[in-house]
Amino acid sequence: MKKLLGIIAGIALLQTSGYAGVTVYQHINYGGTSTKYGVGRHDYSELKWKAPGNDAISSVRVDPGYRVILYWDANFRGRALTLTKNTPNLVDYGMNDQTSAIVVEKIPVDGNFKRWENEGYAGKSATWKVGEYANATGNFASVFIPKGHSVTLFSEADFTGNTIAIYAQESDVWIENLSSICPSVKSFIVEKNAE
Ligand SMILES: [Ca+2]
Repeated sequence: MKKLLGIIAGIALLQTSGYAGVTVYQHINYGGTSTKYGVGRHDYSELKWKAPGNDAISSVRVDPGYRVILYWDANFRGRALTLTKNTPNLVDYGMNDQTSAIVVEKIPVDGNFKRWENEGYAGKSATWKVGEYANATGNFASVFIPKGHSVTLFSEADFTGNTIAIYAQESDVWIENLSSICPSVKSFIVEKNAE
């Protein structure tokens, strides 16, 4: 028997203004001075004169669809920490007030439904076009649903078991940790929504 677990609609954050990327903050919980960095490599020589400065970053906001790598040392060396979601306290990661270089990347997608085997859009990935897929293999730990599409996920093969429908109506939807709301996906349907 099918049991609808829930419907998720429009959970992706809309960009409020300007270009998208990553914002770094002086204090935990996005406090103090800050700078927004776009896609690219930003070394010590750039960080040191932009707020909050070298060895001074304590929290990071990551726009959906982006990831940032924080480096302990200048020249993109030393310990590296990759973040794919808003991170209010770098103390939790042993990386508070240490960052000396930053790389901002767009997570690659091509307009199709995509899943990654690990949370945070990491590990092996695969994409599917519109269609019905009765037997899925691999983990669906994080997913991307392009704007204008919906995806229905089933916990069992042949479109049975617990069901969750995700609609990407107004914007792309990124779910960094799907496994927390849908621990098993064995079949799924990808649809394009009517305009
Ligand atoms: Ca440092």
